[in-house]
Amino acid sequence: MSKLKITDVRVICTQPERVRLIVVKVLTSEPGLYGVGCATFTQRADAVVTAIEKYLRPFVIGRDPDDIEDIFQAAYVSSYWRSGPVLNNALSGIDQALWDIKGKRANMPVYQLLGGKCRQFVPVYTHASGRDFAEVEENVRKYQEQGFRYIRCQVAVPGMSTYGSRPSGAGNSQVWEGSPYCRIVPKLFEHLRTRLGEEVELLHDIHERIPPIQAIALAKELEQYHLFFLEDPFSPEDIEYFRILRQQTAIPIAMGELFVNQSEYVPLVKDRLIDFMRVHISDIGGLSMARKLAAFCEFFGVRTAWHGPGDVSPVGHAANLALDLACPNFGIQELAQFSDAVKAVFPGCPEVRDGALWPIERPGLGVDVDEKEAAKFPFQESPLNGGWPEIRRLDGTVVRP
Ligand code: GCO
Ligand code: MG
Repeated sequence: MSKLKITDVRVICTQPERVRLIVVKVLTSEPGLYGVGCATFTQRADAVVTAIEKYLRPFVIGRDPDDIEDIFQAAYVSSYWRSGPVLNNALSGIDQALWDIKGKRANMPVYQLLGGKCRQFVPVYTHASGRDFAEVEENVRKYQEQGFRYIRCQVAVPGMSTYGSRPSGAGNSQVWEGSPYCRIVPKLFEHLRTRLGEEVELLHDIHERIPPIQAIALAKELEQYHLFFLEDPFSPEDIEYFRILRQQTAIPIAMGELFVNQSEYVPLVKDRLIDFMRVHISDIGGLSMARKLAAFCEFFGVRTAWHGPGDVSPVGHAANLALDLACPNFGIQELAQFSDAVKAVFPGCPEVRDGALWPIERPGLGVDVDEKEAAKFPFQESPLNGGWPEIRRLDGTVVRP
């Protein structure tokens, strides 16, 4: 019998909802045996497609799909200049698909290949936002009724483009000032704790939009509201500030969705400067990199909280879930709610029940992509071709996301 080989790589682009999704399908010489992987980088989707079709596809055809680590290592350095979100996402598409294939060959879910379950289910957090405190509270209560115990809360700053909530009131939707936001957020959590009590776990994402020293002051003010975590207080360019923040407050810190390179995340873990590692798995190169990162974090008491917004495909969410089940240092999982259109494109899409994800007991990642359904939702035209919108201060200065 001839050896198993990779025979083709297909890139599937689809936009069943607001965001562009990219999924890779790796085909093999065994009829019917293929794997799927997430390569979603919604803001630069076409660049990822090119990286896969023009470079990785010819690079992997003819190789043995069982050699996941070897293929990863070889592909990673084949560009000489490496890393970065485009190349890492392209690589992740291949890498996750190879794990899917291995699981199918072993007739086991991927979490079994990673060591097996160390928990029965995976608690997730969902997003409650609102134009004002009352609306945020109402949304939190709605999610609590559905069984969620971890809820991220974001409130609009009147007249400004606030991350995580629709604009409230009049004003230029592209304008942002940090000071009004810093005044409003502690009041939001005061409101929520007074009305909802201490039991519910609350989270918040600063989204790197304020100067570092303002983020430190905000973190100190928020400590009294016992957040499960405070996310992205600094931009990746400002990570040295974690040393200063750490000496001043014990608020739990989550960081990492923008990281693409181990030289960014290793120092934060080894010096115990964060509590939750939040990388976007496809942005660091896929499951092979993420499982090593999770193990490294375990040795330093850092828990995982893999990035799980709408711009991770259900295939990527299944990869998150496999690690969530198998890693002892799991912290929490972020989860976007999947619409019916998304579920139709991705049969086997992870399901949320009682505020948690449950093991997918099918071989491999357990999620497929229906190419016919996917084709019904081609990428939509948009002025920035999916790019992140510009946010500016009143005087016109560009603000980080
Ligand atoms: C989060 C994130 C996302 C990002 C988005 C960028 O914590 O969920 O900050 O909402 O903004 O993934 O495309
Ligand atoms: Mg975030």
